[in-house]
Amino acid sequence: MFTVKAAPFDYSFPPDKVALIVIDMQRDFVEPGGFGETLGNDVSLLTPVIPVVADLIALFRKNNWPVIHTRENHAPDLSDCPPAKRDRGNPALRIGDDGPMGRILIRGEPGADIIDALKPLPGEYVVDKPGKGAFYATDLSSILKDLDVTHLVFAGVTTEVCVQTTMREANDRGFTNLLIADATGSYFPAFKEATIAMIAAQGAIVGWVAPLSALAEAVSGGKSDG
Ligand code: C5J
Repeated sequence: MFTVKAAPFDYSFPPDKVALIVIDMQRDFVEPGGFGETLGNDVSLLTPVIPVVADLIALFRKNNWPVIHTRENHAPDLSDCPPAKRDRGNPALRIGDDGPMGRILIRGEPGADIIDALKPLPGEYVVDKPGKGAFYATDLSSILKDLDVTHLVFAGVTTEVCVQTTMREANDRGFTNLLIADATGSYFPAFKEATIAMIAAQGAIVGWVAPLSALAEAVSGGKSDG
């Protein structure tokens, strides 16, 4: 077991039962002209997490632990996009509309792809998801069953939407979750802080939270208890 100094208390995981889930590090959320910006957000607020997510992915790759990337996107004919999602609010461009990075949030378009700095390697899993949660209408459950993992480490954007939703889905399915605090970001810093507090509250009701440095220290042997 490795033991990570985390909130609300130490998080222990068996190294042969852990996987990383990197949520929606897509151009549509992180770069100007995509879905995030059409909703009126300042996407530059997400930039600081990119190098931390890269280091976290590198840690998993170095240990040959599974890495799963997710992408929020929809079929070109929008058959998996409920009108209630597309019609919501008053964005500059709606899902499926033409934007500077292709059609907004549509599978196969440049904007829906993962940013260059975090490109999946061959052999890593990429889960396309029509919802905020990565378990809904995807094969994530069967991927995790095949991998025989029990512990999930989370990163990505945005903390209070797709990251939190997926962590709650995972928690209800019996996984033991750790969120890497500096590897997740929000357009609303206060929402990120509130989400972190909610996850760890009530004795880790959804999961644990730690910085990447704490995970790295545990893995390098500093906190390993065999
Ligand atoms: C949102 C996401 N915020 N990936 N998606 O719509 O969090």
